[in-house]
Amino acid sequence: MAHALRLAARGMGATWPNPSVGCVIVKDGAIIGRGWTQPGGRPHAEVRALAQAGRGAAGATAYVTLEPCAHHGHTPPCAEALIAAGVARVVTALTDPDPRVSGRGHAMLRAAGVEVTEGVGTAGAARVTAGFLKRVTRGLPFVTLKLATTLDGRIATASGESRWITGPEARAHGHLLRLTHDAVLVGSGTACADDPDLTIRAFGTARQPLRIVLDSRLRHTPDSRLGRTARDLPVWLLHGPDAPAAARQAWAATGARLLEVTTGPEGHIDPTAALSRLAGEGLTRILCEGGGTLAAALIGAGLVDDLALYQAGCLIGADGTPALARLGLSHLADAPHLRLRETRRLGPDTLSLWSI
Ligand code: AOF
Ligand code: ZN
Repeated sequence: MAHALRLAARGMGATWPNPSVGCVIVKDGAIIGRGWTQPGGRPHAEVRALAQAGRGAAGATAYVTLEPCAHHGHTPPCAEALIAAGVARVVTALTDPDPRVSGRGHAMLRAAGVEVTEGVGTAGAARVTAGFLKRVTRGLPFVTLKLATTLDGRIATASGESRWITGPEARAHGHLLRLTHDAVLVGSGTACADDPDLTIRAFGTARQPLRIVLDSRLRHTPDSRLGRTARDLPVWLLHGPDAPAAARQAWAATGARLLEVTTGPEGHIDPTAALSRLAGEGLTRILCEGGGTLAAALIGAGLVDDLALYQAGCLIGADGTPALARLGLSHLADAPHLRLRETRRLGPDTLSLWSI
């Protein structure tokens, strides 16, 4: 199962709206088939592993990170494929919460005489599958907030200089983080100030995350890097009802996709409405790369799951821009308290990974 989980991790960021699942088929102590969910969500992991195992699958054990599916989609259910191949035993980590499956996959296997063991490696699978689980059970995507700050939590000097606070190793790692998410999200302030292109320019990857800007009044202009590249790599703009018609038209002409969402009393996009809209579109894992206003809004609304904090050994002081805008807290007890999962040195900088 540990190996199946590593296979599943390979598909993270590439399989939405589907989960990335891993499958290992073992017979007589040897691995005879391995598979993981392919880009776009199909073929499913079991189909790939079974194809590799061939006739050897008869009498074998399949380890799958998620309950095999039981529904007829574009292809017949994986539970049926495992049965047809003569697999003797199936070990799974999680029950699939998708209402088309939810227990039916396990039941189908048992009804056909396959021995089923559930609940193996559940904690690891819950992390790899977190985006899909959250989308299906809560209608929201899993959100990782990425912050690259000085030691005193600043992201720019008083004059707005921000390139670069962290070194090349940390920035390369940040690109790796993009690769494991379906989409990269920024607020309009960051889009306007940095003119980012939000692509992955490392690791020779062909796959790129979707690029999303939360921009209530469509302040970011289509002559930006995002606008100029929207034909080749998807850009989605989430805007409010008050976004000017001219800006909508100009953006639509670039090939970007416009999604109107509700705004709050001050005209800001309601972060919960925005993220549930994105989950509704099938997104499971979103990486928020700032700025401080969006980060604070997401934290304040309880929408952030993970924090990836890159810190450089540099001090800017209180006249610099803080990584997080106001949270409006008076009491420590109300402050979000995060749990440290991992720390790492990246060249001169550190990375710490936290769960909220
Ligand atoms: C599996 N193995 O590798 C994955 C599964 O739209 P479809 O037909 O591809 O079905 C998507 C659903 O299948 C998805 O919502 C989830 O329940 C399950 N995903 N199941 O047996 C896989 N990716
Ligand atoms: Zn399947």
